[in-house]
Amino acid sequence: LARFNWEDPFRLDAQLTEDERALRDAAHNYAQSKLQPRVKEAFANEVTDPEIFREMGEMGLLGVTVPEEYGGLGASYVAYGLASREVERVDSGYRSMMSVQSSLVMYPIYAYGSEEQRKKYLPKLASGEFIGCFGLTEPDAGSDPAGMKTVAKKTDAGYVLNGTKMWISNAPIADVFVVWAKSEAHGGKIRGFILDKGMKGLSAPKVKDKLSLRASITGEIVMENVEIGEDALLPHVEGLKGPFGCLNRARYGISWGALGAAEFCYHAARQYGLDRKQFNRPLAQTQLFQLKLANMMTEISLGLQASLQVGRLMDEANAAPEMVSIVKRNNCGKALEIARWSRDMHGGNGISQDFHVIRHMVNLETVNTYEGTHDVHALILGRAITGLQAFY
Ligand code: TGC
Ligand code: FAD
Repeated sequence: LARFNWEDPFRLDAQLTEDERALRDAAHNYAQSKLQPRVKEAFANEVTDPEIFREMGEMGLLGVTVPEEYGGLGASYVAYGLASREVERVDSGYRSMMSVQSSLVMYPIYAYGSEEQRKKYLPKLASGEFIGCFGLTEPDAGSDPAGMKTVAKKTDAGYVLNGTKMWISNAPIADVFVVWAKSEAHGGKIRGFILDKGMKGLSAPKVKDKLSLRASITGEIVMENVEIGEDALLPHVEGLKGPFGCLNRARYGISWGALGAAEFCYHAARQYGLDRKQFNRPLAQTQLFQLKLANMMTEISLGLQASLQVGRLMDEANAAPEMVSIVKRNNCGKALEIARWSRDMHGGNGISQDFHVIRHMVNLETVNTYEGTHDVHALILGRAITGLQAFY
């Protein structure tokens, strides 16, 4: 009989290249040795240590897919997914910090920026010397970013920006702000702009008292007559396909990351069930416990195979956005469900920070919502299936 491994049912490991395995193992060791020991305090006190960006930069975890000449690793999308999974095995907030920097800040500067912008920003973002954020969502424009109110007005020297972005990861500690605004000079089309910390009229107050993703700082971006030069405009993209092009990559990374969190919860529930006895037998020897473990293993292994396939297609530049919607939506939804089961299987201990599963559970509520909610991705897929638009 062929052997079976409950930790790797479909032998994902054997489907990876040597380089991909090496990056995964390095990310795993970093996350377990450097992130895991500080997550409890970071989450409890809602603090984000900016030093983590420097550490991630040193490990090559910022801009995994960005070419080496700009400071990235020039590695595959599969490698990026594997790194996301390892970081999120510790905390979704840490993966959030990494994926915003990589997919939502470095990618647009690389893909849509001028050569000067690439040289100015990418190496410092790759090393973690600069921290970046991505401003698309507004207080009144979340799922419908086309409804944004932020405007860029043309001036002799460049543009003046006015508007407010909401729920922006990394914003209060960011040096570099990739902001999307309707540009009057471009017929009201959405354009991307790069803003630098310290510009007059630019502020990024912290969103306080989140009960989810507390290890990752979130803020607003407030722009009051922020004057920028022509060189702040991302020249090579126009319209919503600009931000969506970045989101395709970030959502894909999240599809792996969420399963890293789910794997933590699955492994923790299994171990807890083996260790704890009730009614004179290990909890893991009961039918209901085993049913839940079987469901967890099934959903995680199916989800990982799907993300691997989407990653391979991304590496061939042949992945449709709808494929990304399938894995972002399903993997996040399943991960949240798995975290809730695991919390339950830990009984009273499940609500303690010491067992980590409730932290994953509340984090995954955010992961299920950001980058397109679970339901919005259903509507994207519904549109692809029927040809009918159900958003409005
Ligand atoms: P729609 O008419 O569908 O499209 C407008 C233009 O965009 C193009 N497009 C895409 N291009 C590339 N990739 C995609 N996935 C694309 N989807 C659409 C499309 O071809 C069109 O181009 P053109 O040239 O014809 O103008 O736009 P819509 O306004 O009807 O969109 C509807 C909807 C719901 C699909 C979309 O708005 C949506 O996805 N909403 C969700 C919003 C969202 O995901 N926000 C994320 C904010 S960032 C974030 O959450 C970061 S958290 C990160 C962290 O901390 O880890
Ligand atoms: P809404 O769009 O108001 O949705 C509310 C509910 O209505 C949801 O259940 C949704 O599914 C549902 N809904 C919406 N439209 C429809 C419809 N047509 N039909 C049926 N149901 C619908 N944004 C950024 O730009 N950059 C960031 O770095 C960033 N980081 C974030 C970090 C955190 C911690 C959080 C919580 C959010 C972050 N976001 C970021 C914002 C995130 O992308 C939005 O919260 C998300 O897109 C949903 O928008 P909303 O919160 O306005 O909810």
